[in-house]
Amino acid sequence: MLYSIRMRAAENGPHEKGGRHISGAERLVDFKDLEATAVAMLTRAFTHSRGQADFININIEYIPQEQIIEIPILPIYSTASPSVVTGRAAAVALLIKAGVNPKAAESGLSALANLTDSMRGAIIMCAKTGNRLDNTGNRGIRVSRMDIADEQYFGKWLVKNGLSNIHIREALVLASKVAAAPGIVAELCWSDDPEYTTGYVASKEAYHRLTNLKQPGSPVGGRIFFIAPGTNLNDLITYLQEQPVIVKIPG
Ligand code: WAQ
Ligand code: MG
Repeated sequence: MLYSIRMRAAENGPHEKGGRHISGAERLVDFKDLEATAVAMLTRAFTHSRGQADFININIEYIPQEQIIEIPILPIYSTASPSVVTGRAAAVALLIKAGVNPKAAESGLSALANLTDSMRGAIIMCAKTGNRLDNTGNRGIRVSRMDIADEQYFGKWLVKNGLSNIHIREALVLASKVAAAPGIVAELCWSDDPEYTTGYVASKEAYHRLTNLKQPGSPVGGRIFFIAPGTNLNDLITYLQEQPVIVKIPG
């Protein structure tokens, strides 16, 4: 009996009334874990380094088992860069390697780098032209209804790989769901948490972590999903927001 539980928190009122996005989270959990998950989400919203939330929305929905699909987790790679300039150059190179047109890769990078504050969701961009394709303004498209198959095993697996923080856990699940979508070419991401400067480029094949994608202290982060020309945008958005997905570690 799995339930989708989603949280979004904002400062100076709800997002839809102009509030500033502070934090969000999405999980698929057993009924018995709902209460603890909701409490953890509340704590996270109220103690976030981005600011003092005064609006929190927690949404809980039953998910019928037959709606859930399973997808594999992306393999993880890491590259350390000495500075933001080299980190971002490495990101552009990986985007191009994944099939994003060089001009579009640069457009995506500038779109994130030039945000004045974080969005709640992601920008969808054409991998060929670099044009933004979604029309959600500064809200963005929020990927939801996903989780890891076996949380305890996932935790141990991450520790074994020297990678155990909540940013990585959540980003790997999100990037794996996104990469499995038809039409996705690549994703570029860095966190909006001021202290967290590592980001990643994901493709269909890999989750590639990159250090120094932004300056420490910056509260501006975001995500760009690059998609192939001709991708059905409505189907993609429905998948990202609504398709329940469980991410499995092979083996
Ligand atoms: N769907 C779409 N976009 C999202 C979602 C979501 N569920 N969650 C966050 N975003 C967007 C939104 O614009 C945020 O401002 C931005 O991404 C950053 O979110 O391997 O922590 O949760 O060391 O701050 C990546 C590297 C960490 C992890 C990413 O993102 C690693 C991170 P955050
Ligand atoms: Mg954040």
